[in-house]
Amino acid sequence: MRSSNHNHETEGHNPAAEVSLFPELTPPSIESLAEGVTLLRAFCLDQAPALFEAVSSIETTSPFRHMVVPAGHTMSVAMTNAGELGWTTDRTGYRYSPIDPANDRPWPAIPAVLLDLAQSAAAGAGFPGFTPNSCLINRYAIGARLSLHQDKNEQDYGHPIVSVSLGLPATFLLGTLRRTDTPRRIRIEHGDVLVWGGPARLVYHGVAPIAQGGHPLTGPFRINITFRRAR
Ligand code: MD6
Ligand code: FE
Repeated sequence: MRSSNHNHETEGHNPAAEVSLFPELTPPSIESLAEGVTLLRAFCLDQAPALFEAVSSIETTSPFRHMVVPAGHTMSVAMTNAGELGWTTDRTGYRYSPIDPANDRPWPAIPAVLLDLAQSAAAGAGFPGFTPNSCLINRYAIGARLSLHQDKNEQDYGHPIVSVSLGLPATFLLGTLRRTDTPRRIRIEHGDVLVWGGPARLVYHGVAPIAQGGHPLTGPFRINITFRRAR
């Protein structure tokens, strides 16, 4: 079980810590993982059903799809977007686009419950006045992963990124500015929010393959929602 005075960064050392028997009793807490990276544990636990509902409404218009990266392979993570600008990739490159290439229509608007959460989390981590115009939704089935990358398709690195996780837990890989440094392994659970900015904005990071499991809200998936000011 979780308690705020344990170190959660050492992933996998205590099997009993894997599942909280009383998730509703998990206290919110604030942890600084690195300069500019703040983990707000259980920050959105109460709103999780409404957030998941908002994701479901987005995917009725802009469904999850597996995009192709410039190198040619298909991502194991399924993605969709909301907001003025959505992140996409295909053989020709990565970009932000106002149009969903799957249906040639604008991405759905960011639902208020998502926007409010992004703003309050950013403020809680020291970035007041965050006005995201891009919301990327990642859906991980069991075994899906995201290889080490930097987020550098945005125009202004002065804006933070707010990252919300729902459903199955993940091991987040938190690297440094050098790709070759061994990343730290951080366990991220349902309801956790990461706020990422300042000197950490360009550090390498990724997600290890999602372990087998099931979640009462999301079933066999992990959902990660990142909010950005893309330009
Ligand atoms: C994920 N997140 O957690 C993937 N990027 O599924 C990211 O790639 C990410 O969480 C930039 C800032 C925060 C993130
Ligand atoms: Fe990223």
